[in-house]
Amino acid sequence: MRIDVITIFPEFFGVLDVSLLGKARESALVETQVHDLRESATVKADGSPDVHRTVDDAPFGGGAGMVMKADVWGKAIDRVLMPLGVLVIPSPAGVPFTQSLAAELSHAPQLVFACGRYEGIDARVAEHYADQGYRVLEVSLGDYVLNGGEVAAFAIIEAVTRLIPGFMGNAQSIVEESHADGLLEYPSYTRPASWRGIDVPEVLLSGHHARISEWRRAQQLARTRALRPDLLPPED
Ligand code: 6GU
Repeated sequence: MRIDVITIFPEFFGVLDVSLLGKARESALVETQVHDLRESATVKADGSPDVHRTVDDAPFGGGAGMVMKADVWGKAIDRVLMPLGVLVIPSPAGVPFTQSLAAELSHAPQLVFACGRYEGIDARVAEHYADQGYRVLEVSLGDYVLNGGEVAAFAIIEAVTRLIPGFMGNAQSIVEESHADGLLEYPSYTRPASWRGIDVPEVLLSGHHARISEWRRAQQLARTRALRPDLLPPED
């Protein structure tokens, strides 16, 4: 998979070099390239040089904050977006990012992340690339507001790349983890069997695999009912 990130904070993505994602890049499963949006802001819309490399302007219709310029974003995206690439625009006004969306995106040949400030990118950018036949996704991490799309883009990159076949050491741990089956994960324990007066549940020491599976399923349901009832199918 090829991943391109366009941002006014390219230094932020130094974090891509560490951890498992760094290993995936070394093994060439994932190739990431980070681009400074301001390199597409050296010429104004009228063709004259922009020494200030302006990326935003006041919103038409008035209101607080600034909006990122369509001409600057269009240039930056045109430089990197490939024919089968998916344009991902992190935004608190987007569709919720979920495990199933992550799984879908793990099959894309290219993801291009357009990281804007939270007031947003001129809406014609998403419209234009959708009109051109590209898959364009405005994606939100949840119902709260971040200053910009960078943290969200990194979260999405991590969730997507770990699903690429060959990325994780243990494929079974992906099958069993939280959200893979729509429920929260069961609690896990390791040695010692007793710690600060708290004992590991007896059944896990029994070696009885059927009873262990049953217990884990019951824990998943209890935990989901207590913490995330919205994930359960409606009761009738
Ligand atoms: Cl994707 N972007 C921003 N700016 N804020 C968010 C978000 C994204 N998801 C939740 N809050």
